[in-house]
Amino acid sequence: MKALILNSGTGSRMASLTSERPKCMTEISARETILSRQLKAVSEAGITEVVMTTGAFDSMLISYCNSLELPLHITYVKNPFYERTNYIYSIYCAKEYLKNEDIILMHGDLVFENMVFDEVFASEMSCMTVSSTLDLPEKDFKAVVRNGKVEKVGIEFFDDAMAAQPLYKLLKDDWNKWLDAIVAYCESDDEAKKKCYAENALNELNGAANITALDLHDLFCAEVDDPDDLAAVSSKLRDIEARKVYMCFSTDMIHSGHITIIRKAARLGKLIVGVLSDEAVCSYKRFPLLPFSERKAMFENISGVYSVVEQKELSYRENLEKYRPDYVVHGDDWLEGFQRPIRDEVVSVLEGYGGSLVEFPYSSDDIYEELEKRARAEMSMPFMRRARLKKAIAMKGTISAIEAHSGLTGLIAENTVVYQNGAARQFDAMWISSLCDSTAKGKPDIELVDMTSRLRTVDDIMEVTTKPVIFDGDTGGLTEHFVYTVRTLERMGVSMIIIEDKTGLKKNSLFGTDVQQTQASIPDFCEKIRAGKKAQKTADFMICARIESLILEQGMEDALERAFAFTDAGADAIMIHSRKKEPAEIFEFVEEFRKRDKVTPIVVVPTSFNTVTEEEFRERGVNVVIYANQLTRSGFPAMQNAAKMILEHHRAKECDDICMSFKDIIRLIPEE
Ligand code: SPV
Ligand code: MG
Repeated sequence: MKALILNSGTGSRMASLTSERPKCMTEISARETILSRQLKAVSEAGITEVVMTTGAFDSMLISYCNSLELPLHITYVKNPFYERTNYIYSIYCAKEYLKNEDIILMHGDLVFENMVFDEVFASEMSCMTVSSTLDLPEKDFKAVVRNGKVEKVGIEFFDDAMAAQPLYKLLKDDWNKWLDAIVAYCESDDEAKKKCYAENALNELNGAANITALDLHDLFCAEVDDPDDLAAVSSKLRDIEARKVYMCFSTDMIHSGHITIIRKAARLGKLIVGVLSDEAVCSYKRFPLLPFSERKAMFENISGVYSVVEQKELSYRENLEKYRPDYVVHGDDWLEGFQRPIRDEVVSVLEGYGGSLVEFPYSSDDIYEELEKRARAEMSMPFMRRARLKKAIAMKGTISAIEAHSGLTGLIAENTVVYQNGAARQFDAMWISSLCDSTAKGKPDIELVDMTSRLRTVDDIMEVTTKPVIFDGDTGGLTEHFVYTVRTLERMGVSMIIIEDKTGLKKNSLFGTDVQQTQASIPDFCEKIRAGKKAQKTADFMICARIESLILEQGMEDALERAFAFTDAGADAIMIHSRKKEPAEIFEFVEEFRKRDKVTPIVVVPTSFNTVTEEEFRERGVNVVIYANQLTRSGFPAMQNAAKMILEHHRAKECDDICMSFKDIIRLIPEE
């Protein structure tokens, strides 16, 4: 693809502006001339070859082009008869550089906004720019358009005509036809044929050059013929340059696809990049490798980005209302799927103030997929995973965890995402419940499943997931054993162990006082916490003290006394448990605890008080909500039902309806 720019004209109507330099060097803004703007557009599209016809002031023109230092190879062709011929003859002079090439042809006095050039460049067919919304000009070019094709171009056509600008994309075969007609004109004996428009030769082809009319509607594209045109063009460009463009990014890894779309967006105006908040990224895809501040700095340093702001949610509304961009740019991938409601909202907000949405074809990038895979592998490594629970609590304020007791339930905890009104929700962490781990092995929840076996479960889960792990440590066992458990879990990449203040034969808390359970003394339990804290090696690992006072009906005073004693002993978090259906005692505890301690994370397990939403827990100051047993409790009846159906029907057919298809189950686990 070559660009052909016609600069042989004398620009006589420009008065003194062209007495000492060619028209194309006329300044249209403080930073640009007509020519520098054109060459920049050509170069930014990736075109490197330019053929430029020249006439008067040709050496000045050449040194000016060199001074622009653009990565362009420009072939200058001087029309020796520029004073008595027209650009048809200039093209004729340059024909040897133009034959058999795809060409973008423009007159040297044409000024257009970037989107115009991009549309011409992207056209898959030969095209000429026209506008269906502009009035027909008296003296300028008009194109006769029938069935979308340009049949004639000239100033004399008014029927079936549209305002047209001399900016073309011409594919080789179509261009060769026009060029042959130009050559025939210029080699004829008729001198008038060297002085007419090149379009006169085109018109002889009666549409055979196959040029489509590219309707620019209101996009800006105009020739500068006289000082009035110049004033109008300069003022229009000022408006165009003041336009704001908005894009949002969640990524922490920039690749070529991002750079391409940023470049395209920046060509529309001042590009404001909305960087998605850490919290939004967390729920949308995965824990960000880089925190918001670093992702922001990364975008601030990409050329073409005018400013970077935070976008707090997946919804664009807040920022669109605040910055009122003229354009929002996005890949066309959000026409489908969970992002559709976000797009619909963007469209409606833009409609409200007259902004437009620009969608570029989305290209999924193999390199990005590979980087994403590597990021996930990295995130499952012990040092990366362990630290993420603390970070997630700090980032989101309140997080959720669901139980996992096997690789398969780990995958459910890892991959389940729900999209609601354009927002995404997923679990932040996994809870390795003693109840569910024991139940999966058909054993009671009495610390019978030994630590070696429990750690095996943790390892199975960690092998196939990346999310942080909270380990149910029961009573923590003997203090002498507990210190080993802490170190082992820490080494494996577990983020937090929760130990309950019980001693002797532990029974599940949900039995409450129906069974014999003994609470540990405050000093003994503090001693265990202290020993654990001393044993751990990193600052990331957390020991959470679980208080059983409400379960064992020892009263609120006792619960609070223990909570403060345990945090004084070094506990990194407090779990308060209850088996009441009503959340009142949990809320009371949280309220009282928060009066004295605003920072220590509070953990709850709302198995009984299950009507409380995460939003309400958040408002009350709870930081970790654990869904401790729901996968086990829902899986068991489903399996039992299937077993019964087979027995009842003496075959498996009836049971198939409640089963996942065989095709799905074998695809459930991706192979590396
Ligand atoms: C567990 O899930 O094992 C727990 C929470 O410890 S609870 O069952 O409520 O005691
Ligand atoms: Mg337990």
